[in-house]
Order: sequence, then structure tokens, then C-alpha cells
Amino acid sequence: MERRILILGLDGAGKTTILYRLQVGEVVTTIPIWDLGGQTSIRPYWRCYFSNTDAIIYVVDSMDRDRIGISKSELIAMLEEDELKNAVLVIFANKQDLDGAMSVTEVANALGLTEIKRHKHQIFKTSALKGTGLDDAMKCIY
Ligand SMILES: Nc1nc2c(ncn2[C@@H]2O[C@H](COP(=O)(O)OP(=O)(O)O)[C@@H](O)[C@H]2O)c(=O)[nH]1
Ligand SMILES: [Mg+2]
Repeated sequence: MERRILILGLDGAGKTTILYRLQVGEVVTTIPIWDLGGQTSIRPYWRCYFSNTDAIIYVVDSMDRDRIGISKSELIAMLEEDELKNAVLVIFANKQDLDGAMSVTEVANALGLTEIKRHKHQIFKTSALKGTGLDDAMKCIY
């Protein structure tokens, strides 16, 4: 079954690297995945892509403690959008290869995941650089 997947997250989180990894790997070859840039100026346009979304991959830079709060507020604001009400949320706590990165539990707490009731969600630790954790996370969508 074809799924429409959005990949979102702040700039620098690792979205493009993840997409590259998924396409060279075996999990996904022909799936349309929209990589929307994460810069402040284009975040308001994310919603233009929301209709018919089955799954949202939300990528977090686990090393970026300074912006985890912003990442949380963008996530919460996005999930309030009506067009996303049926979308499954898969969070990638990315850059787990880096020393000093927030653990998956820290990222989950910082994002306030336990407060998200309306969407099915799951968080995975990933390293797009090393290619680890991506396949497990994608299995959650397919
Ligand atoms: N150490 C490490 N660096 C990563 C990882 N994923 C992405 N990066 C680096 O983070 C930077 C931003 O990645 P990019 O994919 O362009 O982020 P995007 O803005 O979300 O598309 C690049 O220098 C990547 O090489 C990761 O898992 N570990
Ligand atoms: Mg990018």
C-alpha cells in the first residue's frame, strides 16, 4: 500500500541525510516522501503539504539542546492541524552517534511525548550518518 509520508524537523536535524539513506537502502525506493525545509521562514508553508498524510517523520537533532524547545513547539503546533489528525507520528532522535547527545528518553521528555494523545506515536534512536535505527523506525510506518 502506498503511504504518503512527510519528513519534518528543524533545519540541520538530518532530514536530507535520512532521505538519502532511505533511498540507497532497501526499505524504500519509490515512496514519495516530502522533505520540507526546516528554516524558520518556511515553517508556515509546511501546512501546504498536510492533506492526505499517513505518517509524519519528525526528526530531532539530539545534540541540539538549545533548540529542542523550539522543536517541541513546532511539533505541537503542527499536530493541531486538522488535516494531520489521522497521521501516525514517528520521531527520530537523530545523531545518536555523537558523544553527549540527549538520550532517547531525554528527547522524549523534552518533546513532551506523553502529553500527545491524539496521535499514535513512537520514538526511535537513529544515526543517519551511520545508517543505524532507520530501518526499525521505517517498519513502524509500513
Ligand atoms: N553526527 C551526525 N551528523 C549528522 C547526522 N545526521 C545528519 N548529520 C549532519 O548534520 C548536518 C545537517 O544534516 P541535513 O541532513 O542537511 O539536515 P536537514 O537540514 O534536516 O536536511 C549535516 O552536516 C549532516 O552530515 C547523524 O546522525 N549524526
Ligand atoms: Mg535538508
